[in-house]
Amino acid sequence: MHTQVGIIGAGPAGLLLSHLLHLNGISSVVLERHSREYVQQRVRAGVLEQGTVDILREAGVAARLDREGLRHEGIELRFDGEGHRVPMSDLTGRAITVYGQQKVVEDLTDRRLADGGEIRFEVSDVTLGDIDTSRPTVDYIHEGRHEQLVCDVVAGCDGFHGVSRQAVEGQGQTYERTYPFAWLGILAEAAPAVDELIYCLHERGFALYSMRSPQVSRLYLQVDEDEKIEEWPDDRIWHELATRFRLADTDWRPNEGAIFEKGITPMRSFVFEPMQRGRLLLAGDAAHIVPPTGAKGLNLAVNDVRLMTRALDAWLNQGDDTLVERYTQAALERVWRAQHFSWWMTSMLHRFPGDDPYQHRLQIAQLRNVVDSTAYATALSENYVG
Ligand code: FAS
Ligand code: PHB
Repeated sequence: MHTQVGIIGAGPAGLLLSHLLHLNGISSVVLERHSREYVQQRVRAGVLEQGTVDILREAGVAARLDREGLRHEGIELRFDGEGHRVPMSDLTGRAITVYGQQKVVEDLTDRRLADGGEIRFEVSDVTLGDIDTSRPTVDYIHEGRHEQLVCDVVAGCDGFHGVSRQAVEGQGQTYERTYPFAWLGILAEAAPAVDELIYCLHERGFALYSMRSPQVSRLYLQVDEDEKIEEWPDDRIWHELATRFRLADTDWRPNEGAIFEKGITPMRSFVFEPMQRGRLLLAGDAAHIVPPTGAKGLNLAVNDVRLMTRALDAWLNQGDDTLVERYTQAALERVWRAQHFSWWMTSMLHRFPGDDPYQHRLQIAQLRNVVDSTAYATALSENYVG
């Protein structure tokens, strides 16, 4: 079967790319190794930058987002038992929207299928052919049959553990940093006790108060990198959250409720350059990973796809390959700025094992600088809202 763009992966990057290509009259086939149900239930990102919301609206896939998304104009930084609001919209004129990644994936999947889009779920043995020819192929097994896609271009949107980056790993440069801790995340049937996100540094470690709806809270705790979820029964999680979010001279604590999802996410910074080779272009987590402290992962994937769509439209519809040639350079401008911001937020807001009291006081001083200085607060806000 021939298609103009063979897309590996039906996460946010692959699905949005398929939709935007369709709007530009470019055919694609999406290959996904998991089932539609599995992909749509994966709990991941929760914060959409203004630019991401704008792209989804312009693409006509933001109806539910506009109904259910929670627009936030600020965040709170909490440290030393005090809370300090960063008025991001006052400082930048832009805002974030809290809307779960699963809903983005579900909205995009529904729209692609309604438009007759080709998404092959539960494929296996996806194998890239020679990507240096003008007709790259992708072989795979689907419903027990061997199939082959013949493409003009292959888009690797298959995440950090996918096969597309592996096809070029030896011909590029990787940049990586791992962190000596992880995030334990929960979803709970509890009305958030806050209107905006709280990023908190306590001497015992980082905590984040987020949400998914007026009825569902999303909370995170910094834990050791080798922590086992079995060692975190619900009451221990709630006790630790209350300890870290403590506000001096109050008995303020998070609202508790039934925890219906919990998991531990490792923390990593990673970039693979270049994000393309021959007829293969990489987007999203297939090319880069950031620690979630800056809420950038999903938003970077969307920006890559925006750039890739413009490049493929110019090339496949007008025969101009200038933007395709520049894709890596254009994408990396945003990728490295987000890498730095995510590293900076992670370094400022987490206790590093073995760090000394001096290091912790430096972190507190940096946080105080951010909340006391309009320049620092504006810099944080500009990076956060995107
Ligand atoms: P994805 O990983 O979402 O999608 C890749 C798709 O490719 C998957 O569906 C996978 O099944 C498929 N695939 C992989 N190999 C394949 C193969 N060989 N054949 C076919 N299909 C294949 N970001 C934030 O901003 N905030 C967060 O709080 C946050 N939390 C996260 C928690 C976890 C556990 C993880 C793993 C990531 C988190 N992220 C977070 C980052 C996350 O949101 C990513 O940035 C986002 O999913 C990127 O989207 P994609 O690039 O589409 O990759
Ligand atoms: C989330 O709501 O899942 C979330 C919010 C902000 C982050 C990371 C995750 O920085």
